[in-house]
Amino acid sequence: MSPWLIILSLGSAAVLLAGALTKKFWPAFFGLSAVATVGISVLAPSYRWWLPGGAQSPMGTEIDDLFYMILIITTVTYIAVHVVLITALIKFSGKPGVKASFSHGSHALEVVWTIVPAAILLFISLYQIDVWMRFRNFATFNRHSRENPVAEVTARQFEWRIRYPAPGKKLMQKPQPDDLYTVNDLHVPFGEPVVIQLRSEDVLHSFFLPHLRIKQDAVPGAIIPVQFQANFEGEQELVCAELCGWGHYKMRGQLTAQRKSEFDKYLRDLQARQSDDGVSGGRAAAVVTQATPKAENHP
Ligand SMILES: [Cu+2]
Repeated sequence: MSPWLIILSLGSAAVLLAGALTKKFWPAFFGLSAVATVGISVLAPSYRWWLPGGAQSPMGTEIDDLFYMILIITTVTYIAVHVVLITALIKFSGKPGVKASFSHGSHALEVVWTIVPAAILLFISLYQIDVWMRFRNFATFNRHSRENPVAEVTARQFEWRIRYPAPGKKLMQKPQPDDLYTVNDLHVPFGEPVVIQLRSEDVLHSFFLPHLRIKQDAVPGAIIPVQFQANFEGEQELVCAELCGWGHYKMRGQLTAQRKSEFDKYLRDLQARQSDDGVSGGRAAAVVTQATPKAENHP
């Protein structure tokens, strides 16, 4: 156990004991919990209990800004509620010979604490609507990427199946004989918006790129377009964020963002590998490749 954890535990126990001895246990308890919560949150990034680094997509940066704005509002509210609570606990706790005061409440105060939270919630919902629209509304996607999805990503227990169109061709909804396939390895060109078509073959999954702050449920029976832009060159995690069965933990893949020319080369290499019949050295022109071979019909 870390020495800091021991000091913190002993310090907390001392505060609670002092509170109990001076008949101020509950103010001490709530004060300690508020200080501990804020303290842990402040220390969290240095222990890597926070977001996985800065957002690596433009949408991710906007989502982070929304997250921090809401975090500031909730932190201020949380601290204010604790200050009021502790003050009330100290001021109005029972004392010998003092009659408790009784109040029917304050109409003005109730109006204030109804209107202020409602106004804050309305402000947040209006403030985030633009980001929400651009993330969810297909019509607002970049036109080129909308019309040329880079790949189809099919989630299934417990892997990500990727289907690319052959180089120079468009992704069709129905698999084509010359489509290219990989598993758990999604490649995209970086620095430009791309769209993937997300599907699920069995249960609910969730396509999650934590470093890009992109998360979208994969729903059986639905094809959901997801747009994102990788602002980095290299590899990042692709994980499933929905508890989808016993093997959920191993439903991990990777997103590789690369230069457009390298991405095109990747697809050509994939095509050569999939077209390799073992005789013509990978130069076979059109060999049918299918992700799931058709079951043979036995009489
Ligand atoms: Cu899953």
